[in-house]
Amino acid sequence: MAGTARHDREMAIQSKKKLTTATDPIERLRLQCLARGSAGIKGLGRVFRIMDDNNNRTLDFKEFVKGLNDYAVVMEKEEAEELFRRFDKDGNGTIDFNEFLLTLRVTPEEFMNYYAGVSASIDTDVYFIVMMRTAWKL
Ligand SMILES: [Ca+2]
Ligand SMILES: [Ca+2]
Repeated sequence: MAGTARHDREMAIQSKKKLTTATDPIERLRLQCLARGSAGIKGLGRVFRIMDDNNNRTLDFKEFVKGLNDYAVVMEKEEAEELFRRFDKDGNGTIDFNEFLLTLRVTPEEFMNYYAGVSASIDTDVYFIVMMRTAWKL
């Protein structure tokens, strides 16, 4: 596990560097997540859950904007709306976990690696597993 921790730390340092130049809001959000040391899908899953205030496994616009503010991705309302549309791929007015992962470019490999780790641990996070299974149709 030491190797993984080092990898996470390096990723965090690199992400912080990139954050100083990144302008695309989606890239900034991705980097913010990485910079907090939760690399990849696990961190994003946590971000999604934190944003999902009413626990219905989708993000509406209000939750989305509040979540962005929490992650220090500050933007104008128009910009946030534009960003929301980029996440909401099917245009139904909410962002589900699948859309969230796709937009932030989590690869199926990242997911499978993480999922294998989760399945092996006792500390199973039901909310997260359900979301991931649905997202990747497992
Ligand atoms: Ca919600
Ligand atoms: Ca949607």
